[in-house]
Amino acid sequence: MKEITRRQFGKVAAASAALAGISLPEFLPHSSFAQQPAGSRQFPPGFVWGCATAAYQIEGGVHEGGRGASVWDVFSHTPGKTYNGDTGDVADDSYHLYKEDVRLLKNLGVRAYRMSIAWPRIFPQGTGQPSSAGLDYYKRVLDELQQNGITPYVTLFHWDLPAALPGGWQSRSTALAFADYAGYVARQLSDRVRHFMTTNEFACFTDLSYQVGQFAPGLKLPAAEVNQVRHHGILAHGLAVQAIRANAPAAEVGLAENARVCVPVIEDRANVEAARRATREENAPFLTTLLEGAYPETYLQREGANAPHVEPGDMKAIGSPLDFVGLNVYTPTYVRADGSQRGYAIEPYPASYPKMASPWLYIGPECIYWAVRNVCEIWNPRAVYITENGCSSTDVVTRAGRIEDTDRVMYLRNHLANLQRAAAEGFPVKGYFLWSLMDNFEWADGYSKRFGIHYVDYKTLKRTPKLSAEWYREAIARNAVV
Ligand code: GCO
Repeated sequence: MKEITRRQFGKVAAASAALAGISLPEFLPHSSFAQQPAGSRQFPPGFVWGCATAAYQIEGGVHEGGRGASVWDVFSHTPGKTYNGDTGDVADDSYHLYKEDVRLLKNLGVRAYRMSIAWPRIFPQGTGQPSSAGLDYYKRVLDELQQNGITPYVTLFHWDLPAALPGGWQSRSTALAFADYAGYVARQLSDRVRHFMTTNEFACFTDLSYQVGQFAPGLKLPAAEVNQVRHHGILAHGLAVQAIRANAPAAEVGLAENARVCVPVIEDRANVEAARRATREENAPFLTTLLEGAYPETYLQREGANAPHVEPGDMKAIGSPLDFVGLNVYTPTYVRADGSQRGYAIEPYPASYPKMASPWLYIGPECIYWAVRNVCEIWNPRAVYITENGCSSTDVVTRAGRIEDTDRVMYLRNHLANLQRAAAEGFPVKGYFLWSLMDNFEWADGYSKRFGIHYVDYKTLKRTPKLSAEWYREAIARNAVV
């Protein structure tokens, strides 16, 4: 199971014919921040610094407040599905310790927190009768954030699909149920939340979950069915955008997507152009489709009879305009111009390529710059946030009780330097959410991989700031790369 890397399955499109007749806009600087002095390490004024988490990964309390089961409860309790049989039953127990977690945020000086709402806490059966206890829990968390001057950025779906929904994402009705849930939450929380993200990382809850079987519900379906699952995922996103707008007209709406980040091997015109083409092509069934409101022709041709069945109105919903695009950025895909009809080739990683503690986490800090630049040059979104960036490290607690994660500091510093480049060049990058506030349940890897800047002792649930937390606090205080 562990040989299967996330990066490979984030690979959303395979080899294909060249894009016919696509003209890519030339880059234009977006703001006067581009005028700042050369060599500055500052971020633009008002840049949003935050941390990110997700409900199933931190909350625990799986039976509290009438919460229904999610597919991740079922999956993690199935022998052999997660490392060591780990589950999210307790996780960081943020369900009970959320005030302490808000204190951690406050101590860092972050002004924003990306958190997710567990659908089965709000609708235990996925649809039907909402649970007021579930909603009240999130109201308490949001009030605590507000009292501490921290703005919530709320993800509505971070993979904890209610287990009671028949057929899961194989069923079109799940997309409709998601829109109902999104509209309900937006209406109930519009006084407390101004920024919503619909879904987190399509490839993980479609391909990895229904094709590879590595994530819940752990199925291995044929291509046509996987494409239909993907379609239901992006349809759910689009319908949810409409539902949020109808119920919370003042809210800003976006999503959090782990688009494949195509980095030119050499920064010259031909390779830069190749990376841009590759970005559009490699993200065909997800980001490309929802930002263009249509499946790319190359994708439809490639999939042929396996292409998704689309109903009237679907593409209009899927292409609903967004206020921002959130990008979860971890690892690069190196691309070069190869003179082929498609216009690019993907470079393999040599065996010596450096990685962090997760086997898929190849280190390439410039990928954060290219993530922003490619997306802005191709689709010109109003705003971009880095909704996740961070890394796993083999943290150890010293005898003095310190966690000196210099490798994480190295990873973060280099990514921020590249993000600062994107901001300085005028791309509309508005904020950065570090993954993660604290160590947590890392899906199929259970508790074996630590991504936090706070160390969690899973026996006592004690949180301890790592060196990286001290470093992040300094970066935030100076609004700069440090
Ligand atoms: C994802 C999720 C997070 C992960 C993080 C590290 O990208 O998989 O959004 O839940 O924990 O990315 O793998």
